[in-house]
Amino acid sequence: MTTSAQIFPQGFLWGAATAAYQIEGAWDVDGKGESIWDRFSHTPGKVLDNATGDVACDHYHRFQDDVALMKSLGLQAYRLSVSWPRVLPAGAGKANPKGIAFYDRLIDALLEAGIEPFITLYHWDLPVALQDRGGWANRDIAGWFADYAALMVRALGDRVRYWITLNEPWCVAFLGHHWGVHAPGLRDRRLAIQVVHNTLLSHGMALQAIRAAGGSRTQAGITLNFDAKLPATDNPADQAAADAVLDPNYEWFAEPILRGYYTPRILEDAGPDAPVVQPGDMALISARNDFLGVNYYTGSFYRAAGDKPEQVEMPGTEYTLMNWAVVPQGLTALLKRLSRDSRGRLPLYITENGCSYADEISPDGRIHDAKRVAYLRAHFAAAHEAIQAGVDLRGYFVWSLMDNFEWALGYRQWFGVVAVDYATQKRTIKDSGYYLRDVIAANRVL
Ligand code: IFM
Repeated sequence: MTTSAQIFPQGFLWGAATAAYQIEGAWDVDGKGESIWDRFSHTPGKVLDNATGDVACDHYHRFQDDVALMKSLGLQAYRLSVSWPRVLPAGAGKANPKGIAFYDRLIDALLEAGIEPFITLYHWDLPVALQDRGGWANRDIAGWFADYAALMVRALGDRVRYWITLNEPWCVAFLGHHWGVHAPGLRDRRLAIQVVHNTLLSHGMALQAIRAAGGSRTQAGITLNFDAKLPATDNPADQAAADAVLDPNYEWFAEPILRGYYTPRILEDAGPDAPVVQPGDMALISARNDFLGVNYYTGSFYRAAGDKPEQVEMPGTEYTLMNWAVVPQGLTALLKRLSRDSRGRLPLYITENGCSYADEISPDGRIHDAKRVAYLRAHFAAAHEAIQAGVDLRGYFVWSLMDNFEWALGYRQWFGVVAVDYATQKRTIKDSGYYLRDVIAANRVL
């Protein structure tokens, strides 16, 4: 709910997020290696319209203009990801100086514009050379990933303070290896659950590598995606029903990171597909993070039906173009839960939140995306409510800075606060972009 004076704490960081494969383009330029998303999108039938990220927003060639755009919006922080095969074409071994030079220039441009960079090391574009060696299903990836992390921190750590190891490992494991709708397109539940464990292990090893290569100011964490499972009413039986719903995002990822174990019920659900865990793994996985990145888009509601939870539709619920229910109160609940489960000791950042709607350019040349503005306003207010309740929330990155390649859905989803005309690469700030600019300037919900 929007009330008067929803002011955020001083120093609260406002930003926007993107990911390399979704915006960079330049897929085979300057010595870049092939990624699993290059291979997947070049395989007919895998992506809607057979769209690819070959050009995307051509950010590789236009980053200076894009940084100027960020500055014009008053962004205080920008979350980007590094393309692993751009800097290490074979995934390991010899680095590509031109690839590193690109990120070097980008970071300098951001700093010059007064924008704090947050780097995600893995946002889904694994080098094909490593996929050929088993990719995330091979436990050795933890070492490859840690070496890559160290390389990047050595290259940029003098200027970049915030490092995020992986983005949404749930998607890596299940969308990529169980349902096959994301690269590498495998359909094997057992493999997917082993990937869960291997991504977590990789995170743990990378944390150590980042800290060893970085300075004392270095902050390292991971970004997880969540949805909220809420009770349909205040009735305690409905709350119990919501709590009884298996929550794979939370139980496969947040629980092991925060508490060092997989919940018995998620292991029971995995049955014979439960991951192989070696001695020492869980200690590595639950090592202290400097912060946790939270990606939140949607939630669902449950009521008690006999002794089983039943999902219910709440009357009047709004849905985005992704068919995701708009549930801002789920963000408040999630942030409070994470704060409680980490005993208030883990600073949180919302590293992604936003919505896709089909936009229209109006005759005045503007994009009046009132629904996106309403979505953001409601979620900003929900985040503010969590802070009021004592949650240590430090910043908020809107997904996304600009429209981009939405994975298997190609270019038919629009999450940006800036529109991109892919034919001309013209950027147009939407009303939501101006709204974000004004919120940042006021540091309060408007
Ligand atoms: O576009 C994605 C992003 O890459 C990861 N989080 C969810 C976004 C919207 O689907």
